[in-house]
Amino acid sequence: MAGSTPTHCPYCALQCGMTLTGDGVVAPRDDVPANQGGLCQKGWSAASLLTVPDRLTTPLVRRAPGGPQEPCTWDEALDLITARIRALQGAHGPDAVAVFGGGGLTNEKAYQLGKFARIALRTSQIDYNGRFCMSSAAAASGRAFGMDRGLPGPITDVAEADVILMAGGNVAETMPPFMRHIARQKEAGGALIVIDPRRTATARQADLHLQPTPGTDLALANGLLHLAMTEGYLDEPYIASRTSGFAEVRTVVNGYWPERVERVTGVPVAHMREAVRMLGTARRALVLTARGAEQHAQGVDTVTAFINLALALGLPGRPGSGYGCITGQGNGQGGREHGQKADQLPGYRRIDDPAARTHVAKVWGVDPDALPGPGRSAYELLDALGTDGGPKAMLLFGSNPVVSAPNAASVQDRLDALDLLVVADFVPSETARRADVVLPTAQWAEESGTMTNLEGRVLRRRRAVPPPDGVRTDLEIISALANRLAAPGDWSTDPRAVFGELRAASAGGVADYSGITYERIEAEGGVFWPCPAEDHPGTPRPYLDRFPTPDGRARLLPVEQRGPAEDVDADYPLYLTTGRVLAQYQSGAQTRRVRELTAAAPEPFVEMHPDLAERAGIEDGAPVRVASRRGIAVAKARLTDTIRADTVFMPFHWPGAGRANTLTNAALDPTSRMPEFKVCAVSVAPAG
Ligand SMILES: Nc1nc2c(c(=O)[nH]1)N[C@H]1C(S)=C(S)[C@@H](COP(=O)(O)OP(=O)(O)OC[C@H]3O[C@@H](n4cnc5c(=O)[nH]c(N)nc54)[C@H](O)[C@@H]3O)O[C@H]1N2
Ligand SMILES: Nc1nc2c(c(=O)[nH]1)N[C@H]1C(S)=C(S)[C@@H](COP(=O)(O)OP(=O)(O)OC[C@H]3O[C@@H](n4cnc5c(=O)[nH]c(N)nc54)[C@H](O)[C@@H]3O)O[C@H]1N2
Ligand code: SF4
Ligand SMILES: [Mo]
Repeated sequence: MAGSTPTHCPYCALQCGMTLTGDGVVAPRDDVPANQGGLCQKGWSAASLLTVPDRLTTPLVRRAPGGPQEPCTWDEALDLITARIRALQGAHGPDAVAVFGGGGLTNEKAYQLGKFARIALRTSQIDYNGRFCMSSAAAASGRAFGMDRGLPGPITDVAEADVILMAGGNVAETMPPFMRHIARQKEAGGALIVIDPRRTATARQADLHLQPTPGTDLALANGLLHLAMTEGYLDEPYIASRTSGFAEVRTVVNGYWPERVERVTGVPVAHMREAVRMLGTARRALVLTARGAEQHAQGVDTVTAFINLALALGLPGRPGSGYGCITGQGNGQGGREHGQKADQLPGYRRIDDPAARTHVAKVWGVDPDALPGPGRSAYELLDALGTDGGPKAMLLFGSNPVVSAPNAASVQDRLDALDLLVVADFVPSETARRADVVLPTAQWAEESGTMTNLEGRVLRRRRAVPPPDGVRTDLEIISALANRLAAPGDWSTDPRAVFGELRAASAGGVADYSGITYERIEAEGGVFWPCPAEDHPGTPRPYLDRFPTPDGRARLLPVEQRGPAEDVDADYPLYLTTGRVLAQYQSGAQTRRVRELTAAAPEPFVEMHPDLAERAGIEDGAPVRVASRRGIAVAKARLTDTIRADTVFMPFHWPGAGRANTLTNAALDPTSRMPEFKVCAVSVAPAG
């Protein structure tokens, strides 16, 4: 057997531990708390990613508009990119060039990409796909707790909760080994409540399933708090000593009496009462949100409503209790801390904060005044490409927006309107195929770096195999471009050196990594941020004694249900919601290339209730035409009585005719700028 390397899965935020051998065999690790010897089907088949048949191994360039992508040398590709950037910025200013990153990038890459945008390109126009992921929970946590870090403690604490309320998360499919922690919690007598418009694999394991209309979670959470008030479950001493703002919340929540909330959400009053009884009598309860509750044009306020509920019940501040967001991408947590967000500098600092600018500029060796200000959020950035006053070029690392962005047909047009699209990827994704220059990169097991998982634990991803000839790492690409652009600062290609700089840049920030070293991660099985000094133990449970707000208290904020940005009407009488299936990951760029995964989940589908199908004349397995104000998608019907009859569901992993994002609404949350992936109005009819 070739040498085996302990590392972590290339996919989701659980970052399951695995070992990988040189001959491509994966085995789960039992020394990693997140998975304790478990893996899902994607993890088990992860080594296949290293040998996909259409792996990119040479740069490609489109020499004439509309012409083919042709192989070229690295020098030709990098020289061409540099010359075009110079010309476009010379003609239109620094913001003519944009950067789009991803939450799958290691901390080192995310950091270096943000720095590259600000001091090599001097552009404000950088954002990333995490905006489409946890940005609503991040914003809500930041304003309530003064900090945004996935779970409030180690994942093993989950087993200690008497009750778990999971709003809009289907972890049985999206993070299967997570269910081990819930199984342990149930063995200890705990209970699970799931809020989901579908009776999912996760909901089937719940003691109580609340099945609301998509887009009504805020009303539901306010309704639960109303009942907690009227039935005497508030933790008054906790509210008085550890929070502020409850009086205003009480006034608003008074208006969410149970019968009204039942009308808005479709959840029977008896179910709400049962949920509140379970939560109110628990000593430790965890209120968790995931994308189902968050990906809405009122996602921030919805998460706030759940946080209000957790605070009013006195939950945060004990192990196995409190509020948490289930983060998504492999480095969904770290990817949002180091500066690839439009409004951010490393250490989770704000780019419009003068002290933050001074600190980071010093680490980078530049004048603070030379740093650009905040740029456009992900969808706004994509929507501005190639327009008057919008960017003319974009460099993209780690995302496939042709499949994953909302209102995707329009986004595809915007990408095509660019003078220059550069995509770094290891497979020819749907977005890479539209690029003027494609740069072939190394992937997870071919390079090293750090990832921050859903617990806020910083982990090491280790190189297990050499990259194929001809490919470069993202750090090598960024460094080569920065040097060609004569950028100030250091552009190391060594992840450890970049991590050293990241530590310094994050020092004193909210997400302080300055005490974390590769050696400590190795020795301690990961380190939880904040960790401000090498002799600091790290912070597994940040909210035990106080909250990191100026006054140490958590803030409750009154929030009101506004309803979906696009409600149903006579032309579009149904709600569409979207999400995931176990065997496919995100835009599918990776998992659609793995044979066993494609065998398990070969194609898109439209999940609908048999009563609805009968009314619409649709048979199980027959093609359905789903129409919204943005476009039309066609996929096979999958009839099941586990979904509400007013709602249809599509997974978003596929391009082409069955692309769910042809239909979705790009209405944005005013604070997080999260698009409304989880609800829009559609009609259905038999296709053809
Ligand atoms: N297999 C697989 N696993 C993954 C991923 C993947 O693509 N595939 N992606 C990873 C990433 S990046 C992420 S972000 C996570 C996402 O993890 P999850 O949030 O668990 O995944 P989703 O399927 O997007 O949404 C969860 C549930 O929300 C429900 N939902 C839809 N609308 C609403 C609503 O209005 N209210 C409520 N309460 N629920 C609603 C859906 O029915 C769905 O079952 O998964 C990670 N893990
Ligand atoms: N309708 C609908 N749409 C959604 C969602 C939904 O629930 N419904 N969820 C949203 C969410 S939560 C997310 S996170 C997004 C994700 O959607 P995308 O941003 O499209 O995510 P991926 O499919 O993971 O794309 C990652 C791409 O980068 C490549 N890649 C992976 N790692 C690296 C790396 O280290 N370097 C480089 N250079 N490339 C790399 C992969 O091969 C792939 O092509 O989708 C969003 N879109
Ligand atoms: S749950 Fe996530 S991290 Fe674990 S094996 Fe599956 S995809 Fe990988
Ligand atoms: Mo995500």
